[in-house]
Amino acid sequence: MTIKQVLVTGACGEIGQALVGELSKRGYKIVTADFMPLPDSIKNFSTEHVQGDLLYKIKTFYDYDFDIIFHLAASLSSKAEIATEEAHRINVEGTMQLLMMAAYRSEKYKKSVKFLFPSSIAAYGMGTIDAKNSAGAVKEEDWDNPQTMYGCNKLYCEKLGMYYGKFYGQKHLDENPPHFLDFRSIRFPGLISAFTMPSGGTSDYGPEMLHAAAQNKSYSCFVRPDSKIPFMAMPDAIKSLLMLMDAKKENLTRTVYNISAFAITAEEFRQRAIKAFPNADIKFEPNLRRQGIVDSWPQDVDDSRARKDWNWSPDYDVDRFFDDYFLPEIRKRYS
Ligand code: AKB
Repeated sequence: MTIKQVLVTGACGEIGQALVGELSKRGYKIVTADFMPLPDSIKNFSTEHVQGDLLYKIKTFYDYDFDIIFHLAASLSSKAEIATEEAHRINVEGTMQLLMMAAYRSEKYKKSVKFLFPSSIAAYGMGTIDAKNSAGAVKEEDWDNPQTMYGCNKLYCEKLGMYYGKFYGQKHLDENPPHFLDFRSIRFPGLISAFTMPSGGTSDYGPEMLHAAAQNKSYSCFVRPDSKIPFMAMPDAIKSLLMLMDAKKENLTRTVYNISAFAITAEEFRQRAIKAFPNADIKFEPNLRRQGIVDSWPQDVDDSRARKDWNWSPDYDVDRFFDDYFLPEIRKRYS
């Protein structure tokens, strides 16, 4: 059996670090890319690390025989709202270049490269707080009017992926249609890891609050107590990427899927933190700009398509997240 070759961009980010660890267990040959050097925790799992600006490194990748690409590199929502043009360059141009490379190789070597793309709940834009409060769990095709640069970038790249995967050059109309790349995407909720800290995102208040409480540090939460969005444990996020990667193409009825695990408010995070760490000192000091971003995201998402098409279900609901994953791991980490 030939060993599969995988590219992971954004390998130093939170998803990247957790994913590279899991991929290595499958014996894949892993090429990593990031503008940072690889952290020690995953150094041994990468056969080669390409360090630098992805847009300048793309040419290098045309020579590799990748079976699967996980394109995780991105500028997240809060950062992207401050450096908008730079975010567009990273999020859109970087993705487009990588899609073009994967499309070229799929066609030339008649082997569909699998392209896994993490999209986000930021692809939604709820319009008003009343709409957010009354919408319930939203479906993939609803409320697709993002109100952030990051959300616009993600939604557009979902469409680009669909285009390169199905219609590129309208060659699907030919008598001998080419091999297209195999694009698959998940709209992730806020993710929480016990091992790494997020940066640049807006769902960061959840993990920041919990990590601060576990270290006896005071924390000012940048959104209102009633702010509610969906969250997920990092192991479930990794599980979902691997499940979608493994899913049979004929079972997939769409290219972009919601997934969900639990949806709680910032106040519920505070209550859970205080229960676990009674000295936790958490106050609320909403930042208007970041509050606006969270207010534009749905309270919850409907993941019935993922459940039906590729059997998705999370291992961690809110109780299991705290009791079986986050608290035991975080206590070991900071004890
Ligand atoms: C962010 O907050 O920007 C990300 C996301 C929800 O995509 N964590």
